[in-house]
Amino acid sequence: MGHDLVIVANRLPVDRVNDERGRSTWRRSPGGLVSAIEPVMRAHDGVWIGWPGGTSQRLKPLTIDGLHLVPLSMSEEEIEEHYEGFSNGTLWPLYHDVVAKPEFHREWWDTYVKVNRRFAERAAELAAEGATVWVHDYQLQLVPQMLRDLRPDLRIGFYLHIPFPPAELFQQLPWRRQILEGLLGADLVGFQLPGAAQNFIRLVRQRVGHKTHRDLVYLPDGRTVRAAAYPISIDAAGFEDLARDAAVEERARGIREALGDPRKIFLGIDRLDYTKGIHARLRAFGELIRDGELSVEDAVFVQVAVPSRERVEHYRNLRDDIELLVGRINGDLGRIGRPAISYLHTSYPREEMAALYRAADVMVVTPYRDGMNLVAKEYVACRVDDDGALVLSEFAGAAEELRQAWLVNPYDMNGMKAALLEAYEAEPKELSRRMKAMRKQIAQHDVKAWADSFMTELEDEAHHGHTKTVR
Ligand code: GDG
Repeated sequence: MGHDLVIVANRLPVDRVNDERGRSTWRRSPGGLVSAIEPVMRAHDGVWIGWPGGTSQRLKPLTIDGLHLVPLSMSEEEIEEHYEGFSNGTLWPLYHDVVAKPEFHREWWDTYVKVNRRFAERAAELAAEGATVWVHDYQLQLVPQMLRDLRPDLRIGFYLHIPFPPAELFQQLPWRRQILEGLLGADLVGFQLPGAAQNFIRLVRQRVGHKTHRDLVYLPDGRTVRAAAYPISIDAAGFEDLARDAAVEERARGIREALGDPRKIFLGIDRLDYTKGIHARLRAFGELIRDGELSVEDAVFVQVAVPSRERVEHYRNLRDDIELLVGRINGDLGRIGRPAISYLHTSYPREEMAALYRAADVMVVTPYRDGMNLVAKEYVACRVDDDGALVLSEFAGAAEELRQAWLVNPYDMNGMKAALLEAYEAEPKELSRRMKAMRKQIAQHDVKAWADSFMTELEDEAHHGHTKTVR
């Protein structure tokens, strides 16, 4: 007796927290992925396997709000070598255009293999005969093949939330072949963008030597693997409802007031990550003030930097760099009660995020490379009055859908300054024309549509693959 659907992701959609009495308990972590997958989980009696954070041992399966969750524990060494090491010190920078230098360590790889095997073994135990297993993201790329070896009866889907790099970069990885073969254990490998799927297909042809045609890989045993793009999205209706909520509207007014009712508010919200381009965008804004193009009486930049991967050295250094820059800009250009940048190193509840999106006139999203970037989509969904401007990096996956944003190259400082200024000065008619088009795109392509299209294709693909083998 097992489950017909198994979700395998590095993290569980819950966090281990302490209640008022200091006893540890579970709290659901908010997030797009859970809300997308929840309906599918309920419909299929699904179970979700993942790490709950921390190093607690021997955690039991639990059910929260009707969702079946199976925690997998990680030792301190596994957190260091699998999560912080190979996942975030090797794969993350390698897959994001080597914005930072990836580190290659054999011990990290060994632990990556070990942890992937544990996830695969647990999934094999929990899946019913012929069940569907959906594996998520770069931390678990070996799971599809490990799972297929254990359970050839399963349908296996894999989805990569981050970019998949061009062959020229992927080539650097000493374990490139193992990763490709790990992914090829799936029936369907999903990416954010068509270009990523093409990178994968090309690598499989060149490095593993399998025959490929368009989005299909033909394996020697007769099985086929499809690699295609499924751009992820958000719960657009949910964000829109939240943005229209009276308390959120009131809070948005409160935020403007607290900032001294400037003419325009610029906003950035990102995990504090070197791929997000936070430093460059703040520098661009600072220069506009220094040049006299903007004044601190008229404009303020609110930057929310959400703490992330704080034990990794690169992330600690980045935080120092950004905070030094913010201090310099505010010290040089601010006035009493009028800092140029209002900087917050914290995370907020969803309601506060929505209020910030509603309060902001110019949303600035300038990653050097980003699989999708949901913050850009959330901003659009919250602009229920069809106003506000989005300045968006060409190198975010979201740029392929949000064509009416002010698209920028985050490496081009002058280009970025010009776009910030144009967005600041744009006429209401122009803003509304652009925002309407973007809102239509997001409303039609929400996260439910994403999950449905992936699941439907996975079911078709696995079926197709089986008949092929029989023939
Ligand atoms: C990876 C890929 C891809 C942020 N701060 C708070 C908060 N958030 C929420 C946002 C948004 C999510 O976190 C961040 O998603 P992003 O897409 O912007 O970026 P990553 O974390 O890097 O996500 C990315 C994504 O996976 C999905 O596939 O788009 O490219 O890198 O939803 O709203 N939420 C709350 N408080 C915060 O302070 N409640």
